[in-house]
Amino acid sequence: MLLILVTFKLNTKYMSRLNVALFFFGCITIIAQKPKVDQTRLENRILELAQFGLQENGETERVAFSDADVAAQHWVVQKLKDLGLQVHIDFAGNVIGKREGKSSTLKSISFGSHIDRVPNGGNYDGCLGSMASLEVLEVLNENKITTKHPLEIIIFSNEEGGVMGSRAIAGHLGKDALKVVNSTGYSMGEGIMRLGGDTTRIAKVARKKNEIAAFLELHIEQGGTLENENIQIGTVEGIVGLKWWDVEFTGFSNHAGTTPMNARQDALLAAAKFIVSVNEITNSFDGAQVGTVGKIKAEPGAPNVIPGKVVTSLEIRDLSSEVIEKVYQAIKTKGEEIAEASNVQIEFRALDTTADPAIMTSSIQDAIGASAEKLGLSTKKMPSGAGHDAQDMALIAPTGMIFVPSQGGISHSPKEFTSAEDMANGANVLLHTILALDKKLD
Ligand code: HGY
Ligand code: MN
Ligand code: MN
Repeated sequence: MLLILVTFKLNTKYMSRLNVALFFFGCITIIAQKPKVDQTRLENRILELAQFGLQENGETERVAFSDADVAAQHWVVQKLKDLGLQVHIDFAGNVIGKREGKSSTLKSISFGSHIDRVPNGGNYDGCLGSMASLEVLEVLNENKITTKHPLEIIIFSNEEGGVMGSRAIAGHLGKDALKVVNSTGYSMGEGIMRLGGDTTRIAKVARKKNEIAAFLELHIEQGGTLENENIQIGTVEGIVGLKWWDVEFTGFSNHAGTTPMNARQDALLAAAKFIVSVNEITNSFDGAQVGTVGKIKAEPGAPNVIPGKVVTSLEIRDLSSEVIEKVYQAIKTKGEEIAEASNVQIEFRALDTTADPAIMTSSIQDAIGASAEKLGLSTKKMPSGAGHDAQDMALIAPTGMIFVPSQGGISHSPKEFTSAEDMANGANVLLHTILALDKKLD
């Protein structure tokens, strides 16, 4: 910088006014963009984290509570300790790391994401926000920056199985939620104990409203909007709500060779018709709601036995809780008609994993947009069709989310990909938004 200034002094008399203006603009831009994250270090951390649960056939297995999830959690704890943070695992299994601020009275600025994955998921969903949060702390350390506010990193537990850790922090993880079992075979209650939490004291994890000054989450978009429009940063305006049900069909298991076609109570046949109807009914309403059956289990599960029992999942999402309810009621009515016509019973059981729609705080959206602009990155406001821990944090703190492009709009798949440059862009926006909020908030 000194060299540039000397050069500038020597050449001033030969420079036009326009050049001078451009020169100053350049200097200001360079200064405004500092500090910056280390793109290679961030990418390497993502690749290191990706090793946890990687199978020989290339598939990934790091569903919450699995051995790989627990091992990855221990790895993150060590990384945060190496960065000099005070680290603990709370009673809900969340990893919490704290960095002191200059003020002992100000509330913390918190940020983070999750490291658990859907079965055979990708390397970026949740992992980017988690590793970028580590990178932000590392850059602050390197630049010897102490913020006024204390900083807090949160790596939330079991995001993919019902935003468990953030619901506990927001104070609405109900007792029924602890009974929900994921693909590892562990219930949330058992899983919390595996992660070093304690279900008997989980209520203590809940924070008071506005106990946190602001919460930020960086995440991959998981859709194709940013890539298609060639935009580097998305500022999330709102996050869809989502509800899950188990739908159980009870028929009668009987011999597949001797039971005539007109005398069957085939639970799987009824379930098949139901699955088609979920798609048709969800499509029949105007709007952007989505409805999915993503899981099915038929019993007893043999080629020569008529299935007597089937359980499917049902998930509905929308930015409005009323729309979710309206679509659900239509699906339920149709399901009951199908069951009656198929001579089977049907039961809908709502799971305690509901995430309500959430609007992101407008002042935080503005801070994200301004940081992106300062860094010279293109940006747009957009909704999130995926659920996130930020939506529960929004119940108790001013909250914002930063999106970066997902290649091909692919997510919840091993093909999920975000370039190192896009990841670094997002991490820089996270860093500069934290610094801007640190200046602005009291
Ligand atoms: O399912 C979701 O929307 C999120 O990725 N957990
Ligand atoms: Mn996900
Ligand atoms: Mn996620």
